[in-house]
Amino acid sequence: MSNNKPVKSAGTSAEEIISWGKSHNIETCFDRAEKLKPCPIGETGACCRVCHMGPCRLIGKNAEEEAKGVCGAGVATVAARNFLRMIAAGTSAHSDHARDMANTLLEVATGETKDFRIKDVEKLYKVAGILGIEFEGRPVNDVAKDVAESFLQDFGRQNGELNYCKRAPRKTQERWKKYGITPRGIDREVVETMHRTAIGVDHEADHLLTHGLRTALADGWGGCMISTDISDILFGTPKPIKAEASFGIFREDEVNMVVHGHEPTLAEAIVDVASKPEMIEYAKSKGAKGINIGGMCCTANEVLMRHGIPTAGGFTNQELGIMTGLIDALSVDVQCIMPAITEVAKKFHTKIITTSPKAKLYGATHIEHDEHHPNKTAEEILKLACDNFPNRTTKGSHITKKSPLIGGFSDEYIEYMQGGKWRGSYRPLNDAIMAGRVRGVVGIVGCDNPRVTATGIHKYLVRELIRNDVLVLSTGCSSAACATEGYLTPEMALENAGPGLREVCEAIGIPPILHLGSCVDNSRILTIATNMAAEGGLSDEIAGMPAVGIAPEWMSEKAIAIGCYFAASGVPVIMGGESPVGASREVTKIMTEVWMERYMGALHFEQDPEKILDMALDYIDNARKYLKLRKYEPGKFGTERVLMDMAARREIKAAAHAGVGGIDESES
Ligand code: SF4
Ligand code: MSK
Repeated sequence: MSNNKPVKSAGTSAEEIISWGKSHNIETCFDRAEKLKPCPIGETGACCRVCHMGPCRLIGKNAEEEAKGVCGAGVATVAARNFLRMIAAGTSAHSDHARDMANTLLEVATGETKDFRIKDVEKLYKVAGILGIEFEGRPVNDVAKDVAESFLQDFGRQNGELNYCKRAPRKTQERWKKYGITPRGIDREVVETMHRTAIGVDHEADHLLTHGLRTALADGWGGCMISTDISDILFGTPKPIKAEASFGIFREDEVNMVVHGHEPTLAEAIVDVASKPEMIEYAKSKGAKGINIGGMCCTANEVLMRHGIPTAGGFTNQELGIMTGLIDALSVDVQCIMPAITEVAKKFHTKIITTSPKAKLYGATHIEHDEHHPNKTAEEILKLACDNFPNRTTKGSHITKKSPLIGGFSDEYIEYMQGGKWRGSYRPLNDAIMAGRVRGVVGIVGCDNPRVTATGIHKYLVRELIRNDVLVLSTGCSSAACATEGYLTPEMALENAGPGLREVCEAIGIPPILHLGSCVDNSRILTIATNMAAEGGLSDEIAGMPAVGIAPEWMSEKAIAIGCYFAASGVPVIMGGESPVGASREVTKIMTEVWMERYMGALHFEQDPEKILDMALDYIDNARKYLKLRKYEPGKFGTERVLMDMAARREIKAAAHAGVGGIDESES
């Protein structure tokens, strides 16, 4: 597959809207990406602007050896410092989200917020157990209060280590200790990154990058994991659920209300309030038949995973969604919201509503999320959407295509589906990998990007990986890219997966690409890898597993933080696009060779999708060799324990009904 852009988006409906926009003179990120080429100096990390003697551009034939900034900093220092600041920004984004979630949990526990309640008590107890908080015989809200306060300590902790470091395999923790990257407090690591990268502080690339990994681990095992767990506690741990994706999710005869951004809190209230009879009546009074909630980006993933709310797609679909002319109101919270959406909205009737005290947009209406009364805020937003319905015109690129999907694969459900509530384990997956039915596991995550044929590299890679018997775990806009193309269905396995993976998917009844949720839910992949290590038969730590992470179209600094926490946890990671440290061979070598020696993880940047695929398969095959597993050969499998087929599951269920344990189909 070539990375030359034949079309702007690999989504057929997206491409249709882009053409419609062109003929109506509406500019999008695709046009701007064409007009505005990246600065080659900044793109490769060679521009330093951390002090006002600069900016210093370290360029020239022998820049790495000779170029110096006014202070004397060389290319390696500058590239590493720039990279660290990306990690800090990404970590801050996920972790500030986590802080808000912890505060919401505290407010629910203390009764300050009454619109939410603890939905998943079992998950609360599981988390309390990990945190060492007594839960048996105590009121649920008391336990929740202790859990929230314990998480809040992770932000300001000055010494020791994050609560969740202990969730990692013991050997993984030992590696972190050996190389001094065990994170202490989330805020502390971020502040130290900003300090070290200021003018005149830390200048050795390896020393800088080591702290970068500590900061990234505070993101993965802190911010992201805390966000995921509190969302599950408050709103329910996901289990498989049907939904739909692409622009055809918008309805001509209903109020279309879209939630966009990353946080689940207000979106949950909007979903809840939209189903209330009085709100539906209100919509009807405006001439609509009802209210249709849709999502974009990761707020979409949050409500899709728990309620089956349909998604219009990922990052590059946000302007295009408005161009359908069918969105009556689009509420945004934080992260990945293009400021351009208000410009596009001006050409239609769509109201853009900002809701976070942290994020405003020129040209938007601000209705601030009242954290103590989320339903009141939701009602105000929904009424505004309903009031706007009569203003809809026929203008827009009306698309009817939508694809079915199955989402909702939490790590808890993945464990359950491999044996049921009482026998849930990772044994069948580990066995399938050992026998060569499943060659390995790849997490494909991160953004879609208008600098390439948007969503195209995601689609190419998932197709090729499952054809090669690789189980794909997906999150964020990668999931959205797959969803809009109809890839997140069990049928995908029948039609496209290699023989071994197909057999496994059929036996368990799952798609070959498992949608794990939003960007913060990449923490679920860490948990899955940890569970695989604990199960035995493969590696006894995350490092050395036949597993790879790929973010082929990343654009956000958050993706850099994610890539680094996977690398530090022992997973080789391949990111697409030009390397942001490409100006420095020294920094590149540290991230690929030195990190591989220390952590058995690495961070590569590779633009060619075919090379990304080859690298991923090579890593998997080398890990198989390292673990002394049988050589992967398509269609040839070794002996393994028997997978749970439907007959076996029925047998266990019958036993459960007879009172001897087994699957309870009503629970997950
Ligand atoms: Fe230039 Fe050094 Fe200042 Fe960076 S810190 S802008 S390299 S003088
Ligand atoms: S939304 S960070 S564009 S994945 Fe999580 Fe998508 Fe990337 Fe934002």
